[in-house]
Amino acid sequence: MGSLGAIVKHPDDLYPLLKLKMAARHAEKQIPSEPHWGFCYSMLHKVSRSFALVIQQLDTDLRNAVCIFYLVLRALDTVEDDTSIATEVKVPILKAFHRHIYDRDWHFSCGTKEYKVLMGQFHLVSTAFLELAKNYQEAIEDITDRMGAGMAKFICKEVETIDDYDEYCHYVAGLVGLGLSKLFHASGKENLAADSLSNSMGLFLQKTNIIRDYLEDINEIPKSRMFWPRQIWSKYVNKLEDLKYEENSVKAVQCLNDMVTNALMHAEDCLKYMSDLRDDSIFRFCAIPQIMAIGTLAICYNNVEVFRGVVKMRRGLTAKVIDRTKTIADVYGAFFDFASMLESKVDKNDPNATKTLSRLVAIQKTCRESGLLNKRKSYILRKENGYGSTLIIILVLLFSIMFAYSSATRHSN
Ligand code: D9A
Repeated sequence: MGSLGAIVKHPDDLYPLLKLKMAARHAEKQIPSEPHWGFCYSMLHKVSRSFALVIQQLDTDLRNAVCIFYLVLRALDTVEDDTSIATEVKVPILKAFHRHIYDRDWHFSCGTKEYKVLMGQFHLVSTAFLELAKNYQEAIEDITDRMGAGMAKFICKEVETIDDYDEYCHYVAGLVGLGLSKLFHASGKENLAADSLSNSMGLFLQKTNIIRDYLEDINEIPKSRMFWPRQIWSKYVNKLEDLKYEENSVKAVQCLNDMVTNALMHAEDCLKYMSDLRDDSIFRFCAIPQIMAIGTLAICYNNVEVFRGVVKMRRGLTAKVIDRTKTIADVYGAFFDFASMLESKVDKNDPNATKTLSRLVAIQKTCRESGLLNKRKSYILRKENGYGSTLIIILVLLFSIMFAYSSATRHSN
């Protein structure tokens, strides 16, 4: 849908969208002038627009450490992902990557598009890394070491069991949670979180991505990437790719719902992790991706479109999440809303209906027991105010006319 169409349909997205646009502009103006830091932040903007915005919340020191951590992980990912590198070459690079980050002369060309630039200019990331405080460097090194070893282990191993799935997700995402918890602790702003809770923060995000990206991963050229565990999909089809064929729609959706139910298992750990955070900026940085994840699960659940194309939260809803996530009450509210939306989508005939419903009830119970519900605006369940919408549509039209007029006059000068 075109952006104007989306706004007419969801007029109250407009204000958060405009606010997000302004924030993005502001963030891009803030890119540091030293060449290595300038490179790192503009790279961050290129590889992940929304992450680059969310990271702006953090104080300079911690923000720099998180920025470098993110780019180091992306570089490691680029090596793992590049199917044109032979296994004998790839495995040693993954295993030694934690040493390469200290070496300004180390260099390895791979990846495509912006990732190729990241790899080509990796010495600039190393230079910035070497300027971080020692405790930040050590946290990043430790996680890079463990993640590289874990990725190497999975190069020749498929995700068969649910335990394999949890182990793989631990390496590529759970460790990110552990690493960030270490960085937060090193900044002096937070207590050190329990590893199992930090791990769940990563697993919840990663499993959501794996569910949402089914089609993109299976259609990957030259070779499909398969992250859905055989132990789950084999209950429904003979081959993972069979899920995308129309004749298997019923089985495919049941399998999808099984995967979503598995991911929901981590939601309560995530709520616990977030409720323990004390610093407002760290809190927002952690909470925004988590709300997006449960929102994404809610729109993917029971939705055959996951096997046909991209299912994503609309930009306006993302903007709303970024705008409205301020306190833990907002997080409980959002989790409660999305759990209710999921509950309303559960079909009694789904083979996992009972299990799914019991997970959802547990999430809702945790949110209710916080005693913080009903103190916020809802994202989805609120009836839109007719007058507000009409007023906003009129404003959009007015702004469009003014914008068109001002750019026309600017060009004629
Ligand atoms: C994160 Cl340093 C990620 N991953 C994310 C983004 O959030 C987590 C990668 C590197 C870092 C951080 C994240 C944020 C805050 C707290 C966290 C945390 O833990 C305490 O990680 C667990 O997805 C990637 C992994 C899931 C593999 C960890 C959020 C992000 N979102 C994408 C949106 C999308 O659709 O993928 O990157 C984006 O902004 O482009």
